[in-house]
Amino acid sequence: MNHDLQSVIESVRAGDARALARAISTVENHAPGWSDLLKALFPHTGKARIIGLTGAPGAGKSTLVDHLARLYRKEKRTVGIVAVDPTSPYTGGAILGDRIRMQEHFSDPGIYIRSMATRGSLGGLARATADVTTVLDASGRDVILIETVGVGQDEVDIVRLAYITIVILVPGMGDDVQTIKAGIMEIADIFVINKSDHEGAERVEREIRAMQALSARHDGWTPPIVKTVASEGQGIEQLALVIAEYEAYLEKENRAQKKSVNNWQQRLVEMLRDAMLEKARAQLGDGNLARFAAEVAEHKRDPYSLVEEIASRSSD
Ligand SMILES: Nc1nc2c(ncn2[C@@H]2O[C@H](COP(=O)(O)OP(=O)(O)OP(=O)(O)O)[C@@H](O)[C@H]2O)c(=O)[nH]1
Ligand SMILES: [Mg+2]
Repeated sequence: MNHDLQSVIESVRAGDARALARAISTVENHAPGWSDLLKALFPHTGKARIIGLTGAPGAGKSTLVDHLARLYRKEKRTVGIVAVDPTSPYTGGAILGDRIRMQEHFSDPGIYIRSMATRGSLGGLARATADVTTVLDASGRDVILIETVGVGQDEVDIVRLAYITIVILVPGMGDDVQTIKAGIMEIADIFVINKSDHEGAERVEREIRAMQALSARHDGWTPPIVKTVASEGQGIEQLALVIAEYEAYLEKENRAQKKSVNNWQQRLVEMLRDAMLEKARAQLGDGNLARFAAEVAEHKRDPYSLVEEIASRSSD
């Protein structure tokens, strides 16, 4: 390992906030050296508890994350927050209350907040989030909270990398459990019904229970349901408790290990796909894709042979 890289790794692991920010930017932007950095950091990862929180826009994710972060700080655990959402208060377009909360956090070196600015570029958001999380993990954060809006496949991919996934629902808003993407419901280890001060929290709870009665999880865990009023800090301790219970559950019978193997199986496929695609693109060169597309559109070429040809060329 060269001397510069060595010193970057040491600064990141020592918890230096500027080194951490720089390392994250390098990884996020695929700046020169990004993959060497990740290779060198990886051996130092695997200790952080990665908790993913997902839910509809405005469900109260940031407010919950904020309270959880405070609670963990009281327990003297260090926290990293990754907000994967352009509309998140953490991106700076914050309403006043959020901004004040953020400043409070910024004065505490035990909390590091990062929002993911880019969407869909450089191999996808899920991949970028995973890589940023790797850097945070290597920096020795005890807990990493990932906030993401639960709307699409990207989000499902993102929460998949979490050790614990929390799905946040709210009463009303027309989002009955049935209408929520099945994919999102299936990944929940814990359900939170936030805004329980609003009417209809019981109904959401009944709907989740009904759904759970229809399909049991393979691992036998029944995701608990926690009602919260995040804006008042209500239910946060209960949430932290069920998180700890699920952690304890995972520690038994090698479940954590199995979960990790499963996650890596998926992530390796994604990483391979990215790498292969990058290679094929390089092989193709600029402009050729448009030329090939035109040829296929005009039926001068069949796309099946073309793809086979490009794939075999780029595998050399
Ligand atoms: N009444 C009520 N309001 C809440 C509760 N939790 C959060 N809010 C408010 O709901 C609004 C949205 O909260 P956020 O925490 O920003 O929600 P979010 O899910 O992070 O939103 P996005 O990141 O934009 O998707 C804020 O005005 C909060 O103060 C709650 O339990 N009850
Ligand atoms: Mg938010």
